Amino acid sequence: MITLRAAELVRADLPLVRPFRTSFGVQELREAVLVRVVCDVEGVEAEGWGECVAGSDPFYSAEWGLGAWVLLREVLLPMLAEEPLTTIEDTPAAMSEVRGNRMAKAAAEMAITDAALRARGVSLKAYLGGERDRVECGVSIGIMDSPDDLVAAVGTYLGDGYTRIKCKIEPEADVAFIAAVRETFPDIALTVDANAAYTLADADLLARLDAFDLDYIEQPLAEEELMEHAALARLIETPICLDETIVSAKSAEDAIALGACEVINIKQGRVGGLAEASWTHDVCVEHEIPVWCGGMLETGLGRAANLALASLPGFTMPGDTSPSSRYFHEDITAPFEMAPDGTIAVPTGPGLGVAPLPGIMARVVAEREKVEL
Ligand code: SMG
Ligand code: MG
Repeated sequence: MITLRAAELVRADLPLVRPFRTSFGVQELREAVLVRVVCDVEGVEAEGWGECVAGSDPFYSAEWGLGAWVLLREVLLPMLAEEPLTTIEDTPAAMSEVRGNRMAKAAAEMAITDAALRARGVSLKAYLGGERDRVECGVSIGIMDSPDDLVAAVGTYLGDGYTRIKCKIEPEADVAFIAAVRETFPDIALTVDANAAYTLADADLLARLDAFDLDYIEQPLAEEELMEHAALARLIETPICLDETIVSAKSAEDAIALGACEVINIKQGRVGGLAEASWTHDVCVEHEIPVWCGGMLETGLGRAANLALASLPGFTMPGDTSPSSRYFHEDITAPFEMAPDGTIAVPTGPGLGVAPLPGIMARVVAEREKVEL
C-alpha cells in the first residue's frame, strides 16, 4: 500500500546555456514545475520527486507549467490522497477521472513512483525492465540564423561526442540548412524536427529533404493530423517519426495501423507517465517500430526518468537524452555527464537515483507551495 501523506509544488527556474529556437518560439529559461511527495510505503516513509515536462507557455503543447501547477494543487494530488494505492501501477487509474492533462498527471506519477521505489530500494530502471547500463546521446539543435551557423553548431556537438544530430526546421529554415549540414558531414546520423510547422500542401518541399538521407523527419504536420501524416508518408521517402501526435499506447497503435509513422519518439510526460510510456514502448516493439526517448529540456529529475526509460530494449535509436551541460550551467541534481563515446550512464540508485541538491535549490527555486490534501 502506498499512502500519499504530503505534497508540495516547487518551481525551479534554470537559465539555458543558449537560447533554444523552434518553430513555436525562443526559449531561454526552463521553468520546471516539480512535485515533491512524502508517502507511506508499506509502513516506510519515503520522499519522492517528479518533474512536469510542460513549458512556460501553451505554444508547444496545450499544457503549460502554470496550468499544471493549479491542476496538481487543486485536483490531482488531493485525488491521489483520497485512498491508498495498492501498487505503483494504480497511480494512472487513480487520476483517470481527469481528462487529458497528461503532463501534469505524469509529474504526480513520477513523484509517487520515485517514493515507492526508494522505500523498496529498487531503481526505476529495474522496475521498468530496462536492460542497458548506458544510453546513447543525441542532441536537438535549435533553429539557427543561417546554414553556416547551423553547420558550426553541428560541428561543435559532434566534437563533444553526440551520436545523432537533430536539427529543428521551419519554413525558410529547412532545405538549404540541412543541405549544408549534409554536405559538410556526409556520414553522420542526421534527423530533423518540424514541430508541426508544415501542412500537407508542403509535401513537395518536404520531399526535397529525401536527398539528405535523414533517419527520419519528426512531426512535420499538426498533432491531430493522423490521416495527413499517413498521406505524407506516401509522398516522401524519409521515414516519418511522430512526437506530439502520440499521446498514449492506443494512439501509437492507431498511428502505426494507419501508416502515419515508421518511428516513434516516446516522452513519458506527453503520454501521461512512465506506465503509459512503457505500454507505448511495448506496442512499438510488437509492431517492430523503432523508438527513441524524447526530451523536454528537463532538469536532472526528468532526465533520470528519461534515461531509465531509454534503457528498455525497444529504444534502439539515440534519443534527445543529452547531458546536463547541454542545457544548464548548473543542474538541480548531480549533473549527468556524457562519456567521450557519446553515452550516458543510466542511474542505478533507488527510485530516480537522483534528488535535488539543497544548495542549488536554494538558488534556483522561484516558488514553493504546500498542497492541502
Ligand atoms: O530535451 O533535448 C531536449 C529537447 C529536445 O527538441 C527537443 N524537444 O519536439 O522534440 C521536441 C522538443 C520539444 C521541447 S522544446 C521546449
Ligand atoms: Mg519533437
